[in-house]
Amino acid sequence: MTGKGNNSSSRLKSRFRGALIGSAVGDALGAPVEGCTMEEVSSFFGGRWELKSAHYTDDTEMMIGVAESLIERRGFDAADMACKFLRNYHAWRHYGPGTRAVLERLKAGESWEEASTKVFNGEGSYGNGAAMRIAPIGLFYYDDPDTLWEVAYKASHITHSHVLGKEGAAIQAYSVALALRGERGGMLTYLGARIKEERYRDKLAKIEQFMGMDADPGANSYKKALIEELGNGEAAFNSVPTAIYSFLRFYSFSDSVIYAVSLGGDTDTIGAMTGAISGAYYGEEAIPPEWLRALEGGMRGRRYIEWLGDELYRIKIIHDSY
Ligand code: R7I
Ligand code: MG
Ligand code: MG
Repeated sequence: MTGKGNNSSSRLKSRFRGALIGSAVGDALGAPVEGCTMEEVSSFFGGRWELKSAHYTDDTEMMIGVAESLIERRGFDAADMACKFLRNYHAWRHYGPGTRAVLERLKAGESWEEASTKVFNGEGSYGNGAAMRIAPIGLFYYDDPDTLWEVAYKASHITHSHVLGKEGAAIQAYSVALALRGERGGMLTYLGARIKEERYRDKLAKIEQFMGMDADPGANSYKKALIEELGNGEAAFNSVPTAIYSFLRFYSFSDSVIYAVSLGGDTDTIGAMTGAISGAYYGEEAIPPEWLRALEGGMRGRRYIEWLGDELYRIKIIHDSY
């Protein structure tokens, strides 16, 4: 373990929680401005980066399903995870059209192997809907990158059968795992050793270029160039690399997540993915308490998400050590 991390069990537990709750908080921060331009985001928040809405969206609702399934099945079970997605679905959380169509097919009785392959003219989705929910898999398989990569692909397939949707989710899951292990400086090298798809190899090179630039990342011209090169959209390859960059470029949970949201575009999702990586790295204590307090409560709110993090930790770390 390197970087800011240490091995103590309470730190690790906090990082499990941090990844899940960090993702939910990033989602909720970005939700009211999803689809807005950088300028619109800036005028909406007016320099006060608060959770204007308590509610999380589909990103977190699906992440909850991934965590629930891993916990209940003590590992990956595609059919069960598909059931959890269906059971948890609420249209008002604003799902992507491809995922909605797949869930309809599942509800109508189509198998989880088939349903996702029918959308987008049979090409399957490369949207970021698989990556946005993948954090629990990054936690559960953090010490086994081969299995992590394989399971991330399989878990993506339930809704996203396009290879670029799956690879994006695997990259996001591995980033969460590396962050949990305290790997910051080596993150891009580790990712580079696994990424197969050219589209993502190009993006990785661009992240490195931006990291090496001696310029103010907050300047509008810089942000515009970043959006142009890395992207801020709903395709996995236009959002996962932006989340990784947002984590790496800054040195606190809030700076990274605020930056991700400030870029506009798919703000809830890039916020959620940045929040998952940053939360896994810094732990729950690093999340601004006012953001935690503002996040929705209730049966499936903040406390429940924290409990899911605790359960994943208990099964993975405590149970494994017996
Ligand atoms: O990936 P998905 O679940 O969407 C997630 C997004 C996040 O921003 C959430 O916050 C929520 O708002 O939705 O849903 P999909 O519809 O599968 O993918 C998202 C978008 O990516 C699609 O609506 C398309 O615009 C685009 N897309 C594709 N376009 C053409 N061909 C994804 N796959 C394809 C494709 O194969
Ligand atoms: Mg959303
Ligand atoms: Mg979104």
